[in-house]
Amino acid sequence: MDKAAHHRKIIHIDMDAFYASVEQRDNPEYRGKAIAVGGSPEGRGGVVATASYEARKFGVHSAMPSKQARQLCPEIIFIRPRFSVYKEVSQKIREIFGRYTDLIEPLSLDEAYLDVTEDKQGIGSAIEVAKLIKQAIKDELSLTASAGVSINKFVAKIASDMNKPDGLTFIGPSSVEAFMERLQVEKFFGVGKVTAAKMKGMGLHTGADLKTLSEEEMVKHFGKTGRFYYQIARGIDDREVQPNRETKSIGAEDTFPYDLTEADEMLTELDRLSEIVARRLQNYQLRGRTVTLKIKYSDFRQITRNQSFAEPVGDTSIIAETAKKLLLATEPDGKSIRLLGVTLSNFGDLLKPAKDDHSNQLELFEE
Ligand code: DCP
Ligand code: MG
Repeated sequence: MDKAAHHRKIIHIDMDAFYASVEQRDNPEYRGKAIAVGGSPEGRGGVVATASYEARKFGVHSAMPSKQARQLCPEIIFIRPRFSVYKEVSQKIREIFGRYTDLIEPLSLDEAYLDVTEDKQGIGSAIEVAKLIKQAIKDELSLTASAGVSINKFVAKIASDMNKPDGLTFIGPSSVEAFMERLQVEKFFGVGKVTAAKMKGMGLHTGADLKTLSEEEMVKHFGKTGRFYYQIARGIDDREVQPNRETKSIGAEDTFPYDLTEADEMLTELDRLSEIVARRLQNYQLRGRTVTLKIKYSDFRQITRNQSFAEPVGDTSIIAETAKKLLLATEPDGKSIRLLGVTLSNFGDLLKPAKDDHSNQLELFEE
């Protein structure tokens, strides 16, 4: 038996400039042009959902205010998103994945983990399966995807991002450990800005640096996720690819670099977090009935408050208003707050992508 047989074979697939590529495919006049999906046509308000690679050359990227995108790239064309089309494409790529494995864990409309340790067609090579999937996406949908192939989810996900667009990156069993040692901590999936800054402050810049800390020390400094980082730094990630897991909640939270004490500041943060949550809901094509506000005070006391609606909600304004009302009911002025979080849950069953394992929590709550 060869050595590789002891390892899982995991593929992470992520579509290239997803919404923008679909728009360029369906509207030939946009091909080769700098386009942004989302944001307002005049570049007045809103943020960019994604930009074509032509626009990215000017520095335009997801979540950038459209005004700034217009400044960086005056000829940029703003396009209204067509979510129903993206959802349709998403279903088609899942159908292609399904030819090779039933162990498919979608992370959003445009990305998924696949376990092809035993692929349905007996191909045996995960690299070959990834090539066939990329080719099918090209032939049948006229779109490109990038794939990462490795022995676990964590490394596969990082790998898929390394040679975009139209990339295929393989990190084999014997290279995983060295790969993780060289990896900068900010590239660690799940490490947000605040955590990365904290790590750097401690002189921890790479996976190799993280390995100098014991598991106990990691937990002491980084809480529960410290244990996860401890393992990941060693290239160990035993999480299974979980098909058909339901998304139970989508949220965003932020630990502030300094404690907030003024209600005005807190309300501004809630506007920002609500916008992130609304955008994520849109990416998953979900709406929820319950808005939950999480508050962590500087003394680490934590409370949550929630409000439920008869009908599912998903717009920034409703989420923000609800979160702010919940905050004001706690009489926050003068209190010292180090973290705020906004979460939507209690979804209708519009779509049931995978979710809620450790990786997704990390992703969904990225600062
Ligand atoms: N998206 C969004 N808002 C964000 C990030 C993404 O609305 N802040 C949407 C638009 C993207 C889609 O989700 O097309 C997929 O997100 P990705 O992060 O995979 O970005 P892209 O597929 O656009 O580009 P890449 O080629 O870097 O994967
Ligand atoms: Mg993508």
